[in-house]
Amino acid sequence: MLFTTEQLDLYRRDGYAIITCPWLEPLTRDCLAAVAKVEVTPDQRGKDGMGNHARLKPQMPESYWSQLDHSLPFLRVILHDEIVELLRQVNADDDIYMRNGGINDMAVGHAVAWHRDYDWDRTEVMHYFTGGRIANGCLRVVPGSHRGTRDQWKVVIDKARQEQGIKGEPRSFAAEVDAVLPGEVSLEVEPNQLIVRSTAIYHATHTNLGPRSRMMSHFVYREHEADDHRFRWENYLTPVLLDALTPKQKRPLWLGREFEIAEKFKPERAREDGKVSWSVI
Ligand SMILES: O=C(O)CCC(=O)C(=O)O
Repeated sequence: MLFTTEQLDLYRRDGYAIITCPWLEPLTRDCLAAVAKVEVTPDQRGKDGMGNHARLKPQMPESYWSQLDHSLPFLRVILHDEIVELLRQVNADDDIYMRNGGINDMAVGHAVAWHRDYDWDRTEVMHYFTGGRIANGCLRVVPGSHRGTRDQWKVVIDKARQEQGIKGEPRSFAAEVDAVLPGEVSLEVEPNQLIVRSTAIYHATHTNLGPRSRMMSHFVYREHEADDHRFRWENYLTPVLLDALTPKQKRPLWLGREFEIAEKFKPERAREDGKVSWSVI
């Protein structure tokens, strides 16, 4: 699955694209079946320190990671041949590294406020596998906002907040609603569609009005020269899971290869290595 030149131009212009993937349907069913196997009630879950676990239990208190993020059903999407091919094209790099995935399990009543992930333009893929509609908290973006400085966009966002009576900066993954921005669009998607977007685009979500938490698996790859590597996957994926992957799927995991973990991820590694892992569900 490659972008045509026209699609690539549109992606670069708008900062996002939505792609429909027929091969996602059975894989999405497996993701949903995995959720049904492990989901818990809030009292069984404990504290949701990172704000991204409504039904999924963090593997450690205050950890970003649940049992599912890089479990087999999700890795089968993240490492799908078609995805890897597309991301090699977008990164213009044949040797990309799968930095991480992650599931945002957004509670009923919660929303995400306007933000940009990074100032640099890399690619993130988002799979709203429980469906993304305005009513359950789908993504909102401002097309083209991956360009321009943070200061420029701060002026636009502050003005809209002020005009709409929103005081300060709403918190993300909380029951706080952010302003409507000029030119914003809502990206409603089916579970067999993916949003491919720039990490620099301004994005937020609508409020999840329920009836259940809204789940989205998102993932990023990095070009091989980036100083932004997070996991040595052989330390986090069980042998049984690794056995279930094809050689092609394993290639972006850089198993057994020597490379530096980025400085910013070293505290996470020290805290979680040996305590967090993913397997077949
Ligand atoms: O959970 C969502 O829909 C939004 C996630 C988000 O804001 C992000 O990936 O930076």
